[in-house]
Amino acid sequence: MSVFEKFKRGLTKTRDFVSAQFNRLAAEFGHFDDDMLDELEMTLIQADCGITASTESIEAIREHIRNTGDDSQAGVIGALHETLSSMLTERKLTLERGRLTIYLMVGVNGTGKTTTSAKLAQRAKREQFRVMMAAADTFRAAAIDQLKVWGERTQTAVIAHDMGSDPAAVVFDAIQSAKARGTELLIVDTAGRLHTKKNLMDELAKIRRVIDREAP
Ligand SMILES: Nc1nc2c(ncn2[C@@H]2O[C@H](COP(=O)(O)OP(=O)(O)OP(=O)(O)O)[C@@H](O)[C@H]2O)c(=O)[nH]1
Ligand SMILES: [Mg+2]
Repeated sequence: MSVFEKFKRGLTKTRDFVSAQFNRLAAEFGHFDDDMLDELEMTLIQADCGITASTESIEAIREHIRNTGDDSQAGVIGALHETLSSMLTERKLTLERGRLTIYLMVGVNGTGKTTTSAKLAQRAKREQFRVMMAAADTFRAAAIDQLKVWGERTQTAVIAHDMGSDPAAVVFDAIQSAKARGTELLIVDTAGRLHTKKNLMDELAKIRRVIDREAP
């Protein structure tokens, strides 16, 4: 199976969900009004398009309708297609040669922090930056091993302590090591968390303080 086919298969559920909702909305009147566009916005958000991208897409559709008067199903699909495609342009990494930049990977459980850490490491290395990763998810032993495997695959050094240790201490060590080695990108992989868990948010604040103090 090609990479492209894998992506297509992975996105089948999302696509089916969005098109089912879209068709349900369009089937009611055959054209889109304000309330239906609000619903379409909710559908995009539920399909993980992200708040900003969803809001901007719907705004672009509203503008399309204002400008052309075309609120048909086909017109709305066309406008949505165009605005989403235009967002998918490749962005350059904002790194500076010879200077340490730190990416702190934060997010809800299972949203791809560790995988994205590896992708970013790979990409920065391809652009000839000196890269390191820090295993600041000390919550699960498997999380540390997972990052180490990505370290091997991408040939990136990984700073790790034992499971259960203080993630802020891992970050402290990683920054010292990054400075000593002239690292230009340090990617800090943290444990997944919900913003409602106070102790986990405090832990994150502590990591931030270490970064602000050691690598302002
Ligand atoms: N389809 C798809 N799957 C992904 C992507 N990124 C990560 N995954 C998968 O999603 C699952 C979770 O990814 P992780 O990178 O471990 O997520 P995480 O945020 O580090 O998870 P926690 O550390 O448990 O909070 C894994 O099975 C990944 O293979 C992506 O871009 N596309
Ligand atoms: Mg992870």
